[in-house]
Amino acid sequence: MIFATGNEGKMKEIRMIMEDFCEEISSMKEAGIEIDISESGTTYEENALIKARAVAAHTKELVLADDSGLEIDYLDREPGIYSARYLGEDTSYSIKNANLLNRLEGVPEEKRTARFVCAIAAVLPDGREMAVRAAVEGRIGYEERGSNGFGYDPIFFVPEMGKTTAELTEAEKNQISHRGKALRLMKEELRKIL
Ligand code: ITT
Repeated sequence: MIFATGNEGKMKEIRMIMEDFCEEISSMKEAGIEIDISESGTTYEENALIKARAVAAHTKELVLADDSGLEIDYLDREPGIYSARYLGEDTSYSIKNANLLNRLEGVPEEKRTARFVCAIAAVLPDGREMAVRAAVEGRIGYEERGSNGFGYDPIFFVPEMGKTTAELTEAEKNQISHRGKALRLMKEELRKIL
């Protein structure tokens, strides 16, 4: 199986979540497929399918892709599908996170609701396609907390756990995360047809 992502943080989580399904998962880079994919879709599912199709055109393996993002209700669900591109693709997450915390300054707890969303798409060697989506609900914190995970994890607080996703272990995050849930759904779908 090839996973059409260039994001190392995602890839680490994906390997752990998928270990009972597939022992060998290659990233695009490991599979020697180094292409630039323009994420021109308007939904997570569309973008995940665009990535999976682009890589599937170069291989006969099963290809999966992840498109995900952080939706902050108070900011009209920004940054959403533009999460990686927010303030520029190469801008550090300490700057992106600080910017979002600033934009929420003075906003009370109950209005800080947010979610991580993840769509996983699959393109099978015979051309069949599938996509699933899942989310995890939380709140935007008041400061960055924790150093695990990646991206917006330090500002995403999960009330049930009393921690940000950057304070959870990888296994704990995978249990509750958008990516963990979506990949488990995808495993169920694939098990039905493979
Ligand atoms: P690929 O397209 O190569 O997979 P990407 O990082 O560009 O990598 P996306 O377009 O799906 O991926 O953007 C997702 C962004 O959403 C990601 O870069 C983070 O900023 C954010 N994000 C998604 N899941 C996250 C998570 O579990 N923890 C923290 N931030 C997350």
